[in-house]
Amino acid sequence: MKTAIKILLAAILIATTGRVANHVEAAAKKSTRVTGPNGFSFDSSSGVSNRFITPNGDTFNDTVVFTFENPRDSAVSGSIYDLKGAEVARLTIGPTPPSVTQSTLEWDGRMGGQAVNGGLYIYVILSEETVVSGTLVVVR
Ligand SMILES: [Ca+2]
Repeated sequence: MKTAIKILLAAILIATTGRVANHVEAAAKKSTRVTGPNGFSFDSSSGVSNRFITPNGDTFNDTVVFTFENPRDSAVSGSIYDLKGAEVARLTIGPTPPSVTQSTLEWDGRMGGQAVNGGLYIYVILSEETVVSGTLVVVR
């Protein structure tokens, strides 16, 4: 699975380099739902609370919350990567979701307690054999 993630990250990097703004805008508008055999289902448009994160503690967009369908309460995990492919943070359990069939994961725009540098980051969320990913922008 680690190799698969590296290949995925490389593909995302190639796809985003040089046209970051266009990619982020397109990703925000495009509704793409991925559903796994265990019922895990994530929409990369509506499932992301905000694509721009401003981790300055003013309560506005300080975190990003990923909301997905998880009817069997399967194990779901996720990480944030920088553009060099280095893991920046693990996603943590997010706030209580709107529905009991849903789960959430969250990132506070920080690495080891410190707000990360501004720029483009990649999230990867896994549930069993299903992998979803996309981009986020940290603004400081
Ligand atoms: Ca903020």
